[in-house]
Amino acid sequence: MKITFCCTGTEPAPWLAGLRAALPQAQVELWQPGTTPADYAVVWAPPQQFFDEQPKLKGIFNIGAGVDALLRLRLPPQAAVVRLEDAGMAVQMAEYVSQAVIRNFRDLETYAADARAGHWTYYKPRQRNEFSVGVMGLGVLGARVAQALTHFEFPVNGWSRSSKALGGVRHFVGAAQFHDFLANSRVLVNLLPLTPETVNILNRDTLSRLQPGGYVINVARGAHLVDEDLLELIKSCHLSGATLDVFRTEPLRPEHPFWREPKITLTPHTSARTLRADSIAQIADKIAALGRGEKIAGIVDAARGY
Ligand code: NDP
Ligand code: OXD
Repeated sequence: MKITFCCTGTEPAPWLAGLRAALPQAQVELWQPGTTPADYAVVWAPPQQFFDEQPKLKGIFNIGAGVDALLRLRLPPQAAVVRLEDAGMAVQMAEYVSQAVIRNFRDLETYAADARAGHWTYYKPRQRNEFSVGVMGLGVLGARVAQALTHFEFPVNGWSRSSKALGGVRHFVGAAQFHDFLANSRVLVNLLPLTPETVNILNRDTLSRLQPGGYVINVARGAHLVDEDLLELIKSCHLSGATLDVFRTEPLRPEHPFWREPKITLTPHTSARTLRADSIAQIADKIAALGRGEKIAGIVDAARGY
């Protein structure tokens, strides 16, 4: 069995060593243009040329959860596209989103600014029961985030395409319940995949439906958010601010107004990092299972886009 590795922006040596150790019977190689076709590929943001030269792939393993960029390429039609499922990202996402919610709830940004200015000032505590958090997308990451937030006793709403039963989470399903979900939420956390249905979903109309003082936490993809609409709603004080980890263009350009908006907290696409050891173990287990003729989880439905 031959596995080819093509991950842009990733140091290949430790991945190749890890995959060889986990799958000793496989021939694991770094892709070079012109190399012989492989059975499986481990990829992140590969060029189109990579797939044009790999017509025999049975499986394409993406070293991330989101496959939006991959699905924009022409892929060998018989190859299953497999994404990472958790692989250590869910707990990171839960801690990142929880800190962003708590930072807003407890006015910690304001206290930090006061401390820098040498001011000892108290602010009135907010009412937890008036601080409902809505999580868009209740998949592997969204469900973990929603459950983490229930432990802090925030009212938590969740929205997804199909119905779910998550303890302590009020669930809203599909387009028909989307506006109700928004109207019942003050903080909005986005953990949707980027698909034709979800692109630009965080816009003037949807964000205006949040409760006054609303706050946006986007940790999914930059193209979910209409940047100008967010800025306008912050300027008009309908929204109290945002925490953004993902952007339409990454790295975020120096001239982008997000850098200069004090009510926006930015991080460089780091809310849930791919962890090499966990990811290699998951991918190797799945390749071994496919070799035994077993079914695996995490296969992307290309028609649905996730
Ligand atoms: P999943 O596929 O497990 O979950 C996706 C969820 O979104 C599901 O609950 C699904 O509903 C719901 N959904 C999809 N389309 C719609 C729609 N049109 N309307 C309502 N709900 C919808 O994905 P993950 O949780 O693993 O990852 C989510 C995203 O997080 C990734 O696609 C990626 O973009 C982003 N991400 C960002 C990272 C970062 O560092 N910033 C790191 C990792 C991921 P249903 O359950 O009914 O199918
Ligand atoms: C992912 C990401 O999709 O890191 O895994 O954004």
